[in-house]
Amino acid sequence: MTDLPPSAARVEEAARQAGLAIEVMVMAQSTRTAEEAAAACGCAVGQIVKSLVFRGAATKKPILLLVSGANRVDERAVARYVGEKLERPDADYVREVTGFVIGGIPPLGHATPLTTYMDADLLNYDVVWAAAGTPATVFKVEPEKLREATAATVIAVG
Ligand code: 5CA
Repeated sequence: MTDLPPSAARVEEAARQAGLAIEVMVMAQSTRTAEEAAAACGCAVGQIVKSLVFRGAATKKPILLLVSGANRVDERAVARYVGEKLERPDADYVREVTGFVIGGIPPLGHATPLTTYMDADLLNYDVVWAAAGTPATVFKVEPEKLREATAATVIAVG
């Protein structure tokens, strides 16, 4: 087994604790964006899980959206599920609540618990690929297993 970057080791351990056996892959190429991750993984961009942090405009609570790399978030549509308007926080806030840097935000293993929603389109694939804590690490997972491990509510993001 290769030595993982500490951030990726944290994600692997958090997944294990959530009942999900994952194998983090350290890629030679950048996986910072969904397009780059799809190229590195040799998969469709729709199979990339974007882990996007928003903040409730009223409660100021952080919210995590797991979104297919093929989709854009309609914040007004998502607000109807969340029950309040959404804000886009800055990178420092994202780092603070997740413990990870933008481009490597994983779907689980965060510094603070994040209420999580998952794009229904991700469930159309046999496997999806998500960031594992750094902009050059990924892991492969069955979307339904990811949903279970993150306790995500499935929604339409668009
Ligand atoms: N590793 C890839 C594929 S898993 C990845 O992390 N993609 S991502 O889409 O989840 O992360 C990039 C996202 O971070 C962008 O889509 C954007 O929504 C967000 N982002 C980029 N810059 C900032 C910023 N300065 N502040 C807040 N969010 C940002």
